[in-house]
Amino acid sequence: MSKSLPYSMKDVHYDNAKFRHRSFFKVVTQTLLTSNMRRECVSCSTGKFLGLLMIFGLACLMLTHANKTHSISDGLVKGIGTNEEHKEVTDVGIRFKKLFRRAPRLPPRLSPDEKVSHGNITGKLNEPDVEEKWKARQQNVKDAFTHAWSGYKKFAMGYDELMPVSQHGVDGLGGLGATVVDALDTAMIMGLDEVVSEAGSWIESHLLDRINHKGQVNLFETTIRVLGGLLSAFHLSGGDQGIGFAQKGPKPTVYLNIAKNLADRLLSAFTSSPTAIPFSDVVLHDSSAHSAPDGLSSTSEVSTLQLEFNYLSAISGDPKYGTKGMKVLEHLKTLPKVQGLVPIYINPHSGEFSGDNIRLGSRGDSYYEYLIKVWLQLRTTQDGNFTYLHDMYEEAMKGVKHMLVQKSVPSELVFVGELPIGPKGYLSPKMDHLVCFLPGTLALGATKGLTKEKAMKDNLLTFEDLENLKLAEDLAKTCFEMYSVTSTGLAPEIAYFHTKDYFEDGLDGGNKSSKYVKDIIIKHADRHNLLRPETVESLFVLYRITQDQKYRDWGWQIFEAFEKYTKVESGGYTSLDDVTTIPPPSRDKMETFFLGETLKYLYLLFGDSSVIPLDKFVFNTEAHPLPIPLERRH
Ligand code: DMJ
Repeated sequence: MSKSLPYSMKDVHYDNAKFRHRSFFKVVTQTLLTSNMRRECVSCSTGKFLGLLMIFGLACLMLTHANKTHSISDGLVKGIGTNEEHKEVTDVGIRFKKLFRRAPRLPPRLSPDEKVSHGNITGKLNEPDVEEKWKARQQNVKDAFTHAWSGYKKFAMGYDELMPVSQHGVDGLGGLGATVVDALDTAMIMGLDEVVSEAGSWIESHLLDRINHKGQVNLFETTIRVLGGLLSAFHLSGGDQGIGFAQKGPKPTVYLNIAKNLADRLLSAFTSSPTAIPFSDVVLHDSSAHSAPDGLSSTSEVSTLQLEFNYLSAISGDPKYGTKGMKVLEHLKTLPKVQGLVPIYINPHSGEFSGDNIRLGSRGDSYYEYLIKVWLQLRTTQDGNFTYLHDMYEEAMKGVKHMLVQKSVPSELVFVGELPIGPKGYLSPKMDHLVCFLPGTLALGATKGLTKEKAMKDNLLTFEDLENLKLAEDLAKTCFEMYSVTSTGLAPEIAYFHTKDYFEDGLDGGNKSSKYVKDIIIKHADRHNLLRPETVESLFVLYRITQDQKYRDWGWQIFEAFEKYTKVESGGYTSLDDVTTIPPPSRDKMETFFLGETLKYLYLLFGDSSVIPLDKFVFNTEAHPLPIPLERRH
């Protein structure tokens, strides 16, 4: 397979008019007005002076050359294509007036497409029947959560996960009752007091004992699901002057004390390692730690602990958690990368990356997610300079666009491929469902949680931000089509994309009426669905940011498919073995993230956008909201 065409600016049909026909002068002024340089420059008077000097110099240069030739900027100016371009304008006064005319702002102009779908939302959103429709749909999600919880409570209370078909519990995550903790804050947000009370009492009576006596757990899974769930419950139950979502259940300090005990044990993964990179596993009862059998840790796992550890430090007043977590990111900053992209394994013994495999799917995904989220969490704290995280994120997203993004054949779905043997090898057109976190992360990184409308009105978006937002929207569509292309309307775990270099016949998703049935290839081994959240997570973030109605509609379509094919009558929802067959064979497992993430994001997607606003909360990778900005609480 040959190297891919990059997802360059040429490939993108920007929906925002300002990116078309920009003159050289506009490019320069706009860059000055929107780049980091602008932020730094305007803060000092020397900067201001140099900026003005540069503009003045450029103006003079353009004037001197204008009458002679178009040579230098010909390439950039070409394409403007107006008659003006060929006019010989000699009036110096007019030229100066033009040059010093207010530089083009980033106008909140919407494409015809956006206007149409916006119209649906801004024009008619407040119409009572539309509001009622979404309220009713939100209630459907709440009912689904209650059904999932009732199955778990009946057959698996205290186990990590429910096997809904065989009606058993199973401890796949070390035996800390992971579903209870993962589900708790969703119940709080949904106002399900009875569930909050049941889950809260179980945590108060059993969790500390489990933590003290259980054996091996994975550092990452335990941090994002159990520690993250406890921290979120702490805040949502009123701790740290948090919002009192929960009227029932234990006091916030109960969650905090258990969280500290757990984190103290998890810290052994850091303290046992000879480098800043923690080991992958911890034995809880004796607080010992060790690396995985091959000696390696996943890159995403070691870089997806910091939101939780930082927040715990803030609310406990003990900096040790945050310090250990941030050492990992500080270390990762120093390692060589490929245009900001990193291999999916890292060796805790040497502190170096291992192998060449680069992808944004499993073992790579949340490295990129936490770069921007930890920056959002810490950017206003006085305790250090965290711009390096934003720089790493921006560079990585450029790398994604240059090296991993391609379009499928024949219908041009934008997807993110993989580099299994590194940057010099081929691009595999394989995309894990896990990669569908990326549209949400890109959108969040662009507007920092504000609506696109507000961010544009306040002139806060750089060219990069708008490009990332556009990519986010393209990828969200692809992720949605990964669902709609199958017979069940549910996405496979992994999809391949038909490209000019790759095609396999007879492996479509089964929905022959989908426009993309030839673009998306689903191999036999990849046809399962684990009730994963990434696509609905991105739809939620994109809906909040763009206010585009279509993201809600897509979310509803996905929810209906979950209802139709994964609901188990006696209680709970099941993973599936094959989404291309009807009826789909079940896999008999309800993953904890179905309650912790999938249903939470769907509920928030259909609800009032002022609940858990994205500029005041950051969701950890398991959908547990933590308040931002982070302030030292003690
Ligand atoms: C969750 O545990 C988290 O979202 C993690 O980052 C990736 N995998 C699952 C959900 O698919």
